[in-house]
Amino acid sequence: MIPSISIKKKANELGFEKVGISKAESTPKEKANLETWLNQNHNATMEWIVKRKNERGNIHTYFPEVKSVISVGLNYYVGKDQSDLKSDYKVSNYAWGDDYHDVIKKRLFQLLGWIKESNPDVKGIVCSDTSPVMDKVWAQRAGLGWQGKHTNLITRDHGSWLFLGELLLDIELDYDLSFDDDLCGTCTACVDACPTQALNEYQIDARKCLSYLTIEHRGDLPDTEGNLHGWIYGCDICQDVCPWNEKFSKISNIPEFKVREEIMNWTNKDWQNLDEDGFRKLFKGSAVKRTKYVGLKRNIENNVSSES
Ligand code: B12
Ligand code: SF4
Ligand code: SF4
Repeated sequence: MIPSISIKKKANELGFEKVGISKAESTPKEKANLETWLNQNHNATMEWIVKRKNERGNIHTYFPEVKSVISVGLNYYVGKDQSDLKSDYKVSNYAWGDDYHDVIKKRLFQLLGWIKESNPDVKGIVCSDTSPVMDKVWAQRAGLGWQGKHTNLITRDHGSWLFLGELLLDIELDYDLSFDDDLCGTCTACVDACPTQALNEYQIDARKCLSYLTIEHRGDLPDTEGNLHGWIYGCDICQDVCPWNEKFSKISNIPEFKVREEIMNWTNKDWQNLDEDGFRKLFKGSAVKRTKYVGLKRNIENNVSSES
């Protein structure tokens, strides 16, 4: 058996600040929470969550042979915030550099390749965000941190500005203890700061969340949720106000997360004049392409109309 300690050392060398390993056991409580959340229509129009809910709720439905889940966290904090952007339009810090899916998966494939050097028969699957796997649930089980009242996973030593991913393996390993403390205590800063009341302690109604509305929602914005509060891609408010981020964020050393100059320096006019060709060039290899040009344009125009 390959020692877990060696896997963790390799993962750290690849740039993952956080790494933990859990046994691929069933997750009945989280499966039930997911069902409740979907029954309340809190997924808004994200039908892709419903379609693969059985896999999300039960990792063995997704990968029947899975025995171990290596969970990783990749820090993307660059030491700046929205006040450093020249324009009034706000772009979430998670999308300031290269698309994190590519950045994290490249490193997880390197980790899998390294494990295969000594275990050529091992079967592994690399996941981050897009796979039908609940990233935060597995990170908590592997001891990385807890799900705060804003629902994101928070770590004691880096806060929550971390992307999450997993390497699923069909071999047994040594396991970490799950993170069973809830260190939010009596704080409710995120719930209070959310401009659209999308948060109800530990639960989110995506229909109200600006991150959903600016990134995932297609077509016109619902009349009731038409005010984007300056955001044109994602929203950072609930994490910006979190004391764990104020105290423990550390600057990332991942080169791909370096901020694209235009995002910092563009003026309102530059954003308003963005055309499809410019969008394609600026956001090549960026997570922002998920909104497509029409989505970003819609968000900019929504904020222009609420400015006047
Ligand atoms: C769907 C989705 C969204 C949706 C819904 C968000 C959500 N919280 O589910 C939308 C579009 C709104 C969204 C927004 C964002 N997202 Co998102 N998203 C996802 C995705 C694909 C699935 C999450 C999921 O399973 N949701 C289903 C619901 C049921 O899960 P949940 O909210 O975690 O629910 C749990 C709690 O509600 C809890 N629960 C329910 N009732 C109760 C009651 C009590 C008392 C308690 C204690 C708990 C509890 O149980 C549920 C199951 O464990 C994951 C990637 C992945 N594959 O996991 C990324 C992911 C969660 N997103 C991520 C990010 C970065 C964001 C944004 C910060 C982006 C941005 N800046 O705009 C925002 C944050 C908004 C927020 N406050 O959550 C990261 C989070 C990293 C981290 N450190 O946690 C992830 C993990 C992607 C990644 N691989 O890094 N996202
Ligand atoms: S991302 Fe913004 S809108 Fe969504 S829950 Fe957090 S503060 Fe509210
Ligand atoms: S702001 Fe407060 S309540 Fe919200 S996640 Fe952070 S510590 Fe928890």
